Amino acid sequence: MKPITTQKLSARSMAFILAGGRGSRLKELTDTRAKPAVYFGGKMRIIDFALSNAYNSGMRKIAVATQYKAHSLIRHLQRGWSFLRAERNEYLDILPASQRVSENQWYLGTADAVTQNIDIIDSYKIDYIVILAGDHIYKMDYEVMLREHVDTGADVTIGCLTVPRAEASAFGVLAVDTNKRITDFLEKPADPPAMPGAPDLALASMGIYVFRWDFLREMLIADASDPDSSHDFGNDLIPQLVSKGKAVAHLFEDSCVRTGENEGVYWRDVGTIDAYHTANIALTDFTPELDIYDTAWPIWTYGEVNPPAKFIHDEDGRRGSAVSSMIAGNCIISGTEVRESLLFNGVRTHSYAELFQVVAMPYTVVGRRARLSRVVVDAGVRVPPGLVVGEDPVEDAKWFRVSEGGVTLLTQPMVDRWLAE
Ligand code: ADQ
Ligand code: ADP
Repeated sequence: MKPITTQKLSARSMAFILAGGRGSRLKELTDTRAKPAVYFGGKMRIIDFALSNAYNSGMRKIAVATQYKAHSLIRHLQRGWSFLRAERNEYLDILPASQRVSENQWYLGTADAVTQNIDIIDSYKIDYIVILAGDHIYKMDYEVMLREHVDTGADVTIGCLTVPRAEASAFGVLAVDTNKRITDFLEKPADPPAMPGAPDLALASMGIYVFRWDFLREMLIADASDPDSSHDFGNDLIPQLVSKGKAVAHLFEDSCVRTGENEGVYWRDVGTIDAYHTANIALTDFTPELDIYDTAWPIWTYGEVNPPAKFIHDEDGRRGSAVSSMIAGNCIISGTEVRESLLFNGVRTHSYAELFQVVAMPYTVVGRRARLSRVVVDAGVRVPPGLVVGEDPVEDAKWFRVSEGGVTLLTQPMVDRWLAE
């Protein structure tokens, strides 16, 4: 008989974070880095949300499967998350594809990313596994979901949220009975079924799954030898379990962490330039829907130890100022007016420049008299003096990436092309 334990379920579980996908709708922002490594919120990277949720939920065994352009992601994990210590029975394992089972086999699908690491997971001696995506922004207590999984005796519990039906084709869409048992699952249906009594809404999978590890392990081994499988959770394992096993829906609103005054049931897939820009700029609101200053649920990240942000008058006496903005360390705002913007580490801006709704990634340099409005600037870009972006979308689109919603993305190669003309 197992000893009676008051231990939280999270302490008997691991988080397996899938961080291998490219996130191609972020265009050039993911040319050199995976989507989970994209900067977010003035200081963090996207993956810090899933990692912090796992940590804050009480989980101390975390694995991150990487594949696409993982260099800066791996560096970030090594710098920011290495405080998990094996001697305290805590693990953060980075699991790049094609390192273990065979030298040249990439992760075929999301399930294969787990299968290829079965021996590592076994070594953790865990009872439950929480499969997560590394590319969403939200605060969630996985302990609540684990508890529901155990209480319902499900084979799999799937984290779900309500989305507008018009957007549901990007998700796995579920139907549930009155006990939240999943009766139907369609991966990315062209015509998503509506929720009963709510024709404009659909119940979508968040791509978060809880399993008993011994159960999933067996399923993965069977899946690995199935020639018809694409070895993917959404395409293969989940539909199979919904038809043959007991799959239960866990509603995000039941475990969403809301401590800020104005916080809603906040979950964002910042997978497009527009969604990314909107979610970042929204953080500069007076009371944003997502509170990253919440000390009860801190979003941990790697932060350089660097000098404070500095705001200076230039030689002409022009004030360097920022209002409704978030300015990280080591920024120097000299004679520039900054409004409703987020400036990551080490951004330098010069006289007569104006920034409005700008997300400037680390070590951006903004030259004199540059005027940027509704712009995302990639890390390390040197914005040339006098460049005006955001006032004439047709002209901007000749050189830069202008999104459907009218946000302009600047990367160094784009700026170099502009300079060469
Ligand atoms: P998608 O998000 O489209 O749908 P997918 O592309 O498989 O699914 O990505 C899921 C996660 O796995 C992402 O974090 C991605 O980075 C990572 N990933 C993808 N391929 C990988 C690989 N080969 N190795 C390692 N990691 C990999 C899924 C579900 C839907 C659900 C949505 C919610 O299939 O049912 O609605 O997530 O966003
Ligand atoms: P990512 O590739 O995800 O943007 P990196 O850590 O490689 O992450 O940083 C990206 C860019 O940011 C670098 O190419 C460089 O231009 C700039 N950068 C990063 N750290 C510094 C630094 N300490 N000093 C100057 N520039 C930096």
